[in-house]
Amino acid sequence: MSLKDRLEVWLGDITQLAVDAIVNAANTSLLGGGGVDGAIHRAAGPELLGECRTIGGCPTGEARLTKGYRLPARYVIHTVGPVYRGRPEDSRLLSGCYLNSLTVAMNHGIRTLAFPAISCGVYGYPIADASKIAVDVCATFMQTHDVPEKVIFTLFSAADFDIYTRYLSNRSG
Ligand code: AR6
Repeated sequence: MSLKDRLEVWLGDITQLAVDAIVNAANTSLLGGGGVDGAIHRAAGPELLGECRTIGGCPTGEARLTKGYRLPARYVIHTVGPVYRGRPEDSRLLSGCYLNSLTVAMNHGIRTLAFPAISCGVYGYPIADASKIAVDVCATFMQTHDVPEKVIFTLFSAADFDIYTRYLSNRSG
């Protein structure tokens, strides 16, 4: 499968995806919140919070794996994006979210992985900049690794979906 076929963009609710793992845009406590985090915890049920409590939090830029419980996805990879402040640090931390989530996925044999637009809601990261980081980090990783086989960028608005679609189709390679 070519790299282009391994990277997909989808418009919708990430909690509905029957993939091996979905990524959660969490906070450092891993104890739930609003946005996509709240939606994932609601759909997975209280057992997810129970497992998250045993983890003891997650630093910004890192990633932690749990089961998916009542979700159609088998696993959830929780990562913590940076709060956007326009510093070089922000892009390094956001790249870390994607790279560390991909590494956790690879280490657990996760073949299909769906990402939301990490940090692009409450945390205020501009979607145009964040989409380039998301796509570039995933494409670079997948060029040298067979697992995950497929990454699905899941966007929650038509405007965000268009930004990703345009960047992916104009990107060479
Ligand atoms: N499916 C897919 N994408 C979604 C969904 C959904 N069900 N719901 C929202 N989005 P955000 P952040 C999009 O705010 O910026 C939480 O309280 C949304 O439109 O969820 O990383 C955490 O606990 C946006 O594009 O995450 C943290 O405290 C993207 O998901 C904080 O928010 C991310 O928006 C993390 O903020």
